[in-house]
Parts: sequence; structure tokens; C-alpha cells
Amino acid sequence: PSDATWWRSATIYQVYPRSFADADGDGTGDLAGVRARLGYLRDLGVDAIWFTPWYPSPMADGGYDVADYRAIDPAFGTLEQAEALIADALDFGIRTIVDVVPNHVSDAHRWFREALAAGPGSPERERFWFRDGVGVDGAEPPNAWVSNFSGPAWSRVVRRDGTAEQWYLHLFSSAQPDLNWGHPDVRDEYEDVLRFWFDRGVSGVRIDSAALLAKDATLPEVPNEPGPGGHPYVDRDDLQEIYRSWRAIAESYGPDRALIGELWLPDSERFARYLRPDVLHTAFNFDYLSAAWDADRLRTSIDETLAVHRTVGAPATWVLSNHDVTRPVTRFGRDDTTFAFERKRFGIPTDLELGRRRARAAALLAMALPGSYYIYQGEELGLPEVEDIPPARLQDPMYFRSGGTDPGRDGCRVPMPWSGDAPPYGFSPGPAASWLPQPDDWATLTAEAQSADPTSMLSLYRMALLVRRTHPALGDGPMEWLDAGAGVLAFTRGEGFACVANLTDSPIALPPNDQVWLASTPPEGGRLPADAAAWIRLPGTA
Ligand code: TEU
Repeated sequence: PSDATWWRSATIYQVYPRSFADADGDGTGDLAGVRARLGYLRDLGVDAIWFTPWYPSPMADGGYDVADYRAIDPAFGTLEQAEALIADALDFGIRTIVDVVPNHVSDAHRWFREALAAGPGSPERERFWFRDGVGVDGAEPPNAWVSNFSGPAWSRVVRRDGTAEQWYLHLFSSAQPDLNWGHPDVRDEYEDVLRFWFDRGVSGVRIDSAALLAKDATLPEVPNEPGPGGHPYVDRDDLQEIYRSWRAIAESYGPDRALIGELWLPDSERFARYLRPDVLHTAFNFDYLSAAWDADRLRTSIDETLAVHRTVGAPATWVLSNHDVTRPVTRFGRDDTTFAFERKRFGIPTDLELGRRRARAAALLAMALPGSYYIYQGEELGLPEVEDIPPARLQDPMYFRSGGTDPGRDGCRVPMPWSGDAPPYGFSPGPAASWLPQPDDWATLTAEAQSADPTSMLSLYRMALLVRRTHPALGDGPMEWLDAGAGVLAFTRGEGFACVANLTDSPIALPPNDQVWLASTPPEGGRLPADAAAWIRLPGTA
């Protein structure tokens, strides 16, 4: 693709700033830490960094509770540092994507504080969803909607003198009041925020919870009508117009500014509506992420994904992990086949060795497919989910709101191990403990240890991304399935390239060894072991 349509085939690396690298020693990652690791990201071979929210925030939901869109959280740095980082990254050939959270703001946001102060019936409250309760003294919430983090989606305002008054809607934690997208101030504000960051040179915006913003103002119980489009707060038609105006803003900066939607929509035709040429550029494909290690399931997912994207001319995306789901090495080490969407659970038996083999293979498979690829920090190191964080150290509201029955998402947000034999593994110069504790058995998983080992996960990712960047057939473009038998996924990309994945439980024959470019587990005697994938140079080509 041309540089202007880089997003059609990019590899995008998700940085969770709190856990990436800490330069100032307070135990929390920061922008100076990212800046110091730009060389690592260049050597890994990524095209862009997506920063999960870096704005001022009480961190009730790891920064997805934004208090101010036009600044940087002091724990991470300053706006000047962010501007310098955007420019420095570009010098390394790396673009920047910011995260915008339009469904809600923090309860510390100026608008929400003004709404509380102004009281019931005020114009300030119209930017949110304030309603009187029902029942005696309004003691019951306005309806029975449930928060994504479990528990009611409504919280009651309690005044300083202890009297309770209206309720407000929050589809996530009570510290994240939902905005009213029917209000013109809300639309204007976010359009201005987009311009603010595009003016600072960012190449894209990741749109959080993108299917949820528009609500049926009558707030009916769920669901109000059967079928797609009728849900009171998911995938409502108003969203198309909102994103069309965002698209126009992005286009006014040029075709290289991409809008990336986070849309958890199981219906692929509804999903595709957001990817029409005048709406979003791309959206995360969570179906592949939710697919278990099963050849038929993966092939169906790949075919449906590509077919639906073809109808609108948008490039597909491939995602194995992010800051919300169980780490792939752990997921793939389980029998559990519904691992990704399902809330996390404690105590599922896991075979990490098996998980690691499959995660390596799943990555090679995905990186060979047409479209863009997302890496969540630590995926390239094969970090497992950390499942034994002491409860007193857990931070995720999902854990608290579930009354401790859901372990939450902290286990995939543990700070990165860079070097050394013991915590903090180069994450932080100390003396403060890292905000989440790191396991004491990660010495072999550090970036330093893996750089020196050609068989490591990091080396596999580096080699694969190098081939992906330089081979003309990879990235966006056509693919063709080869008939390789039950349990085997094999396809070509252009003339010279094939990918084979073995999901059976025994080795399969491969073309002669010298044609294997890369393998997730080394072939033995010309055969590709079970739970492995390989990239193959086809005969007669360079
Ligand atoms: O997640 C959106 C979302 O729908 C989540 O509830 C998701 O289903 C869940 O985390 C999966 O375990 C986005 C962000 O990615 C997430 O980190 C935020 O907590 C959420 O929005 C609220 O902003």
C-alpha cells in the first residue's frame, strides 16, 4: 500500500503506558520510558504505536475514565513530552495512535462535577443520563440495565449532607458516567478532541466501546425489540452519522489518518456497516481472538472476516490479545474453547508449554493473513496471564464489582520484563514497587534474554515482522486456500509465499527443508510438528 494507506496492512503495537517502562522510578510506566524503548519497537518492526489512554485520570478503570482529553496524566508525563514522543517515534518510522473514549468520561471530568453541582433539571445534567429513581423515595434505579463490569448500570447521587437524589447511568464503573450523545455539546467536544490530536501529528484514533454511545432515550428494558439495531444501547443507527462526521474530520487531515473502532458486534453484516468507505477505516476483529485452536473454527472465522470486509472494501484486522483478555499463551493452554469473551475465572487447568506452541503458531498464521495485525505489549514475549496476584494488589473494577468472583484483567496488565533476573526486571529503576507485582519466574521471558535466543518468541516475532514488511505479497491483498487435509490450514499469498498450520495431533509432511522460511516449532525430518505453523517459500520464486 502507499504510505497514505499504511493502515491497510500495518502492524500496530499496543502500549499500556502504566506497564510498559518506568523511567522515573515511581513504579508506574511513563512516556520517558516509552521514548527510551523506541529502538526496541523499531527493531521489533512495528509501524505504529497505539497508546491506551494517557490522559489525566483517577485510574478507576486504568485510564478509561478520562478527566481531561487535552492533557497527559502527570504520572505519565506532560503534553510537551507527548508531542516530542510523537515526533521522535516518527523519526523511528513509527506512527502514533491515540485512544478516544466517547461513551463516558471520568466522574472527575469538569462536565460531571458541574452536573453534580448544578442539580436536577439543570442543563449541565443533560450531557449525561440523570434520571429520578422509581419506587418509594426513588430508591430503585430507573431501569434494570446491568454494567459491563457487573452490578447495576445506575448509581445514585448522594449529596454531602447525606441526602440521596437522582441516579446516573454508567455502562461501566460508577466512576465512568455515560455521555448523552443526543446533546450537541458532546458531539462538538469530541470533534474538537479529534482535531486536537490530529493537529499534534497522530496518525489514528482508536475508538473505545464504539458501538455503545447512542442510546434509546426512553431507556427501555433490554432488549426492547428483537433483532439487530433494536437494542437500546448497542449498535444504534445514530452512530453511523456520528462516525461519518468523524471520518470527514480525519479525511480533512489526509487519507493516512485512520479511525479504528472497538466494536464487539457478533453480527458481521452489522459490523460491516461501520466499515463503509465514509465511516470508519478499520475495526478490531474479535472473532479471530475468540476462536479456539480448532481448524474448522479458525477457517470459518478467517473466511467470514475476509468476505465481510470485501463487501465494503475495508482491510481486515487480526488481533490475538489486548489489555482486556486473557494472555494467548494461557488461553491456548486450556481446553476451554470460549476463553476470550467469557469473563475470566479462577483456577482453570492450563498447560503453558502447549499454550506457548499454539500461541506462536496462531501468531504466524495471523501475521500471514491479509490486513493489519495488532500486538499487545508482552505478546511478543509470550507473557502468560498472571493469575496469582495477591487480592490486596488487584486494581481492576471488574474484580471489585463482581464481588471478587471475576479475577478481572490485571493479570494481562503486569509490567513488562526487560532485563535481569528478578523483579522489576528493568521495568523501573526503583525504588518504588511496580504498581502490579511481577512474578519471580520471568527471568527467561525478559526482552534481553529473548533477544539473545534465536528460538525465542521475541525472535520469532522479529523475523516474522521483517518478512511481513519486506515481502510484497504480505499485508493487505489476496489469499488462496490450499487443500491440505483435515486439521491443516494452508494458503498462499501471491506467487511466492505459503503459510501452513498444523492443528492435528501428529506431524505433517512439508516441502523440502530449504523452503521453510520460518516455523513456530522447528520441523523434524521434513515434517511440521503438531500445534505448529510455518511460512514457506514456494518453488521457483525468490
Ligand atoms: O472495553 C469495552 C468493553 O466492552 C469491555 O467491557 C470488554 O468487553 C471487556 O473488558 C472484556 O473483558 C473498553 C476497554 O478496552 C476497556 O479496557 C474499558 O474498561 C472499557 O472499554 C470501558 O472504557
